[in-house]
Amino acid sequence: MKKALSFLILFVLGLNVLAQHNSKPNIIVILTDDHAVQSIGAYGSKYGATPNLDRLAKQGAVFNKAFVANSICGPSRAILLTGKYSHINGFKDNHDKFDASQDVFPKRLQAAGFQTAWVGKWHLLSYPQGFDYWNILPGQGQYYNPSFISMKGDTSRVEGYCTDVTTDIALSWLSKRDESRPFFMVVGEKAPHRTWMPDIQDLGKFDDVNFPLPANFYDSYNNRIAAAMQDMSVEKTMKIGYDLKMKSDPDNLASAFLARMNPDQKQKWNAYYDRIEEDFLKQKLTGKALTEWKFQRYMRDYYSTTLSLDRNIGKILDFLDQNNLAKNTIVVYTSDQGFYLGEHGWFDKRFMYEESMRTPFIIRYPGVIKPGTVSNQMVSNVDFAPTFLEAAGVAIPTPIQGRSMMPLLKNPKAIIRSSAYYHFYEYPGEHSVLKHFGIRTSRYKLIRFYDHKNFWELYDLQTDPHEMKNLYGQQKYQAITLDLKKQLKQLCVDNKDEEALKWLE
Ligand code: SGN
Ligand code: CA
Repeated sequence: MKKALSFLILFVLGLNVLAQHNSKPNIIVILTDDHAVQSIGAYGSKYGATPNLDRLAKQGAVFNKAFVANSICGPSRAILLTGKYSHINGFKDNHDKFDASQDVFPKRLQAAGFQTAWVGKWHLLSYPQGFDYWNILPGQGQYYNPSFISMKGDTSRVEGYCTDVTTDIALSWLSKRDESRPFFMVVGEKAPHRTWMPDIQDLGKFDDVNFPLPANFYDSYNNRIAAAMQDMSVEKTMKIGYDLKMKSDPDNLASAFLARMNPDQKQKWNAYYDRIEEDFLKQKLTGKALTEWKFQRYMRDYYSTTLSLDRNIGKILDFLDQNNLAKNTIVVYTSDQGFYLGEHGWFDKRFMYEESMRTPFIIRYPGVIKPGTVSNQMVSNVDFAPTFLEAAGVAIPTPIQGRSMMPLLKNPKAIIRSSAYYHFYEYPGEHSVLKHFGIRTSRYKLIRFYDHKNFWELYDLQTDPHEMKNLYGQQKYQAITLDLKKQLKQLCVDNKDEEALKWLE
């Protein structure tokens, strides 16, 4: 009798746990690398590169003011995983090694019964923790026939194009999961990171498009010291061989990436780029004509690389539909940061200026988000961790610095933050962007460049959305500057950024 009773209790408890799990939503985060908001249809791009992302946006919400707190790969991922700023999670620039033993939120999801997985680009040097399954690209990964590091620590090459391979591995894990429990999965796509290598089937897809130069392509960086010091311009930094695949340039990628391709890929790749090169050499371009040719090639390769990305997002959405998972799965699309598509004459990211501080953020959350929602409220990538925890019904630990977006997801007009904090550290470093930190409010941006050179910048985003006029020091903006400095100081204090505090007078 006693035995039967305890069996019954266990059975009822089990049912209860199962019911709880079934009511918890699954979460998929598609995290791409360097995907510029400007190139996405849902954000106004006219080139039709993202039909599947646009479909996701129509079924959910598009956030126009989603920012990263440190616009570079590893740090952005560390912020997402911890809900803490770089100076607290310890991963300030791409050369750091992430301490994965810290309190990353997937560990809390695991404890709450979730199955967790991270597939694809990771780029945090240490191995993932808090994941039942992981299969990651070493470092930046390769576009063609990429190598993957398995949980056993061994590295093996997988035939195919990186975006396809990553998605297939992720979906294969999903197919084999324990269906009685909810899941959290990150699909970390390498694309469209430099050097923008499209899938073979997408080569030349944008060759008919003449991309207009951004209005500030020929920026003279007047009154902006850091912008003038950078090394990330299409004109000077972008390489004809390395970036744009012209083999006659002594500094070309040929040996590194062609060596990874199989004969069929190589033949088609060469056929495409050799034709472009033949035409390029005939033209003997110099000066502005050469810079603008580089810009067109950059845009064509970049957009072509995003085609596979979008196709694979479609694959994930179809998988959810076909497996009856769409209704109970939150799908988040975001990138580790934004990217310059010629604005200020640049490629790359790092700066606190809009194109790199902004990141795409599209979310579908059936039953919570009204389809077709567009939100202009501010969110930061430090807010992802608490949001996922709350959505999963897990308590948000107090050391988390971000804020849950749940109130905003339920009501697109709710305000969860009136400003976004930013701090970039990688100097000296590739692309020569000085260290800086600052605050972005709904109208203004105040930036403190520090250490190697010390100065301030102030922008009025309403009258100067392209951030061309540094207003710092102008009499008219004195009161605004003082107020922003006060707010910035408060953010540094609240977020315990001791290093930043030292540079505030
Ligand atoms: C590589 C790129 C850089 C890029 C960094 C960081 N050079 O080093 O252009 O800024 O990654 O990118 S490359 O020659 O290797 O392409 S990040 O997205 O990983 O942070
Ligand atoms: Ca990146």
